[in-house]
Amino acid sequence: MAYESIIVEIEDEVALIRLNRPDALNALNKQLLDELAAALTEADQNDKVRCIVLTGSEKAFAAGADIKEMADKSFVDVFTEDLFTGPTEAILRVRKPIIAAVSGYALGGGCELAMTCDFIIAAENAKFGQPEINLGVIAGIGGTQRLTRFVGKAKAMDMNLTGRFMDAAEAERSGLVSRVVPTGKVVAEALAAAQKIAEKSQISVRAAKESVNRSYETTLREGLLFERRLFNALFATEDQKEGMSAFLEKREPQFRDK
Ligand code: CO8
Repeated sequence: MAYESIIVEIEDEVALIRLNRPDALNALNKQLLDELAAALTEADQNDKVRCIVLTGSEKAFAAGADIKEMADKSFVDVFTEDLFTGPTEAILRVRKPIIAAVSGYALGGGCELAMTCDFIIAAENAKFGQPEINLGVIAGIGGTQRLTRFVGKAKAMDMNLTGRFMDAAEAERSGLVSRVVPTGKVVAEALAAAQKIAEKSQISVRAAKESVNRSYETTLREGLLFERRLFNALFATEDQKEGMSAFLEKREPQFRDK
């Protein structure tokens, strides 16, 4: 499928999806979100892809939902269209890992989109925020929910009520991002991380992703049981035998996703 608002490249088993509306700081409009959902679904179904990296430009990962597109909508419009729900659900259905490589602004829906990915690697110039309060609304796709689980109530409340931005250092300190790298190196760092993931058994990669995500959906007791059962189940795979034999034989494992 040909895309206009995103660019997709596949190299070394990693799909790199770049948001590409430079004139609007990658503001998320319907076209971009529909294309993103389609590209992610395509990458998930493509056997040659083992990990996905989502990025924007050096100035902006995404400066939020497209305010020009939203401004004149009524309650009935946004309620009926269920704006953003379809694409968000499509992203959450992707079973391969998605790394967000964030440079510059990740605001509003941009911050929420990054949080929908499996983890975030930030450039030193990254700025995260939920400034919807300045527009007379609030976050609508996780900015009051996921952010609170990632950084805790105090910082989530501060960001959602004042609209202030969090820089990369604070985001790392607070647990929103996994690492911070020099601006300009963030995509390379994310691709290197994706490459490492691509080398693992895709069965255990999926199990790990499902299990970590489960911790956000359930109690500790249920989550631990879910994790233990997946751990047990992985002993039915050839890759478990290969991984452990390779360790004992002091060689690199050759995983076959079986
Ligand atoms: N929407 C549309 N256009 C945008 C957006 C946006 N979110 N952000 C920037 N742009 C456009 C600007 O209008 C401008 O275009 P033009 O040149 O045609 O006027 C161009 O991008 C460059 O922007 P600036 O000139 O403003 O660049 P600056 O470097 O001066 O400022 C900022 C950068 C600080 C990022 C500034 O652009 C800004 O504050 N942007 C808006 C940030 C924001 O409020 N984001 C939240 C949007 S609301 C949202 O995301 C809700 C999501 C949940 C929806 C759920 C529905 C169910």
